[in-house]
Amino acid sequence: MAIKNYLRERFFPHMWCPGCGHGIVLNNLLRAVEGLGLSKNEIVMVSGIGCSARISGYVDFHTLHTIHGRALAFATGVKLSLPELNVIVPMGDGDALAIGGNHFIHAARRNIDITAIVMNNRIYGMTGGQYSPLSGTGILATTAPWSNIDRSFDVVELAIAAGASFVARTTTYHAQQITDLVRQAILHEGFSVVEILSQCPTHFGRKNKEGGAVEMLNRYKQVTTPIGSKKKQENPDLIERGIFVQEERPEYCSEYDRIMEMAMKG
Ligand SMILES: Cc1ncc(C[n+]2csc(CCOP(=O)(O)OP(=O)(O)O)c2C)c(N)n1
Ligand code: SF4
Repeated sequence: MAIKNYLRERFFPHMWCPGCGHGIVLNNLLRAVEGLGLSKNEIVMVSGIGCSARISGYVDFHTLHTIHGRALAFATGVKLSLPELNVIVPMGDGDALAIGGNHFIHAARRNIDITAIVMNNRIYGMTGGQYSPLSGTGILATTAPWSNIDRSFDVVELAIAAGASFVARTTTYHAQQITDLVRQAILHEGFSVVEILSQCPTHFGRKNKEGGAVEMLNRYKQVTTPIGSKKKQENPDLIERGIFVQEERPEYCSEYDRIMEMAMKG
């Protein structure tokens, strides 16, 4: 099946700005789904609010466009009631880790079989460029016109510490790696987190003088390196890409079934 068949073309043209990284994520996510040979009916996409969250409107799966920060709570309910379906949750850094931070750590802790995709552009794109918990110090935003003093944290380290059993990172420059990581995340039984650095040229790029989409994409090439590379040893500031954790651990829905069986036996 061509990836075009997974799209709701009636909702095009899409709402993203020219050069936004979120379209690259959509394209490569669909390639992952196509590679797995999944039918539309086997997938539920649940999203919150944000430019990133708008992905759910463009895919012809079962979709739920919910409220800001709460996508993982809705997704948990969907997965528990229909565990045979693949549940995918695309979120922005604000959606996943500011207002949604609590849901994120507890979904990871439970190891529920959901694929969480964090589209990290280090800013609130949809609402006009406010800083997010992932902006980092020194960043300019509409809410930090003289530079942000809040420190950021590492999504990968947070996900690992909270108990996610599949944790990976890539960028929109590394489009084929998005397909590969999302494919493996969907196949993984447990809570999977794929962080994708995704450019927002309109707000982050413009405010922080990072140039347009091409310059921002090139920057992802320059500031990242594969996990454990020689380059990382020489330059510890580089951001690593690849799979950090991939472990089999008891999954929440299976454990729930086991407890129910015990309870029924008395
Ligand atoms: C409960 C609630 N609080 C705040 C908002 C306003 N709001 C909408 S999207 C958004 C942040 C978007 O940033 P992010 O999640 O990082 O996604 P992006 O738009 O950058 O892709 C905010 C604060 C809202 N819709 N609902
Ligand atoms: S505001 Fe930023 S995140 Fe939103 S569509 Fe435009 S470029 Fe993308």
